[in-house]
Amino acid sequence: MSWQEQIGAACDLDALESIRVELFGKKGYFPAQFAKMKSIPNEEKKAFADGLNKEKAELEAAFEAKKTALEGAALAAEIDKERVDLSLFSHLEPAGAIHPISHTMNEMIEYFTSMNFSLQTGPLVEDDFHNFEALNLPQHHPAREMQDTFYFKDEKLMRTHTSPVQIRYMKAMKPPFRMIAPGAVFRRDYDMTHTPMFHQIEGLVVDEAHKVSFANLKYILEHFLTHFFGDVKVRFRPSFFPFTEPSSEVDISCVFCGGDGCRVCKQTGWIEVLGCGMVDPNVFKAVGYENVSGYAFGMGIERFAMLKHRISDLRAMYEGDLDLLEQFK
Ligand code: 2NL
Repeated sequence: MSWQEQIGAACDLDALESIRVELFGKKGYFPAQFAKMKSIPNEEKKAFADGLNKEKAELEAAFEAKKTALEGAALAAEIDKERVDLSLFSHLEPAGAIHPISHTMNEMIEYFTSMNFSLQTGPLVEDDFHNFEALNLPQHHPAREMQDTFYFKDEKLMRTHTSPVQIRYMKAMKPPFRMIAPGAVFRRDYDMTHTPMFHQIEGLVVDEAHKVSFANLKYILEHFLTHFFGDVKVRFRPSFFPFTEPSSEVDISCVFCGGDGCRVCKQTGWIEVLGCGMVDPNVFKAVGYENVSGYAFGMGIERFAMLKHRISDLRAMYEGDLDLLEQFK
């Protein structure tokens, strides 16, 4: 086989490389041919060299052409090997779902932002002023006791409600405004119905004294509760909170028995869902507000999630129970 034929017949880059070594390598064909120059009579040297150079140029061109062709073929083979077979069945990862607490919180946020409340957040680690003092919780109030609050060594504490967000907001802003503060809160409690971390959403509306009334508060909460739970009755009972005066707790007709009386509502036909009231003047004093009036409310998100989705055990929420979570897809 001629050199041209050998190059043409090379079936891959390795074979071609062997031919290159045989032709152009130090001990190859061309160095050997050029070495013959020494023993060739002078008058024949030029013709010999010309012939050899021509042959070399032709073989180099043939070699480069073949190399390009083989590289192209190798690349095509590589691409072909990596091709994905779209007709094959694949193992599908199950899709995740929004946690019922997040889902419920989102739904509550959606309602209040649609009513022109702005969404506010704040630090989880708070100080005594923003979590207690400014909220008219006096020095020796039971809520401040060590057994209820997670305290750090340096006077800092984990917020026990989202109210400090409102205190910070009032100090930074001027009325009129309407805002909500959703988020995690922390209390030293752990039993059937309490977890050390849970979620709250609080709302606060402040305006000139004559512009905010208990009737406004009653309207928005009744509207929210029937929007959220559907066809339920709503009742306001007088109550007490240090940060509101007057204060009220709000019940809805039991979502389990429709108000007839059952184990969940302890035969009363009613379920308590939130607390509210007109902001206590001492709270306004603490943030430097004068001649204003406001209403505030607070509710537990876990409770709303459980009532809405008929989840009977609070702890199911925090156990990563897939049977529970699967239902929220
Ligand atoms: C409940 C009751 C409530 C508030 C929270 C509040 C905040 C400020 C001023 C006045 Cl800055 N009040 N928040 C008021 C009444 C009730 O929460 O049962 N929460 C789960």
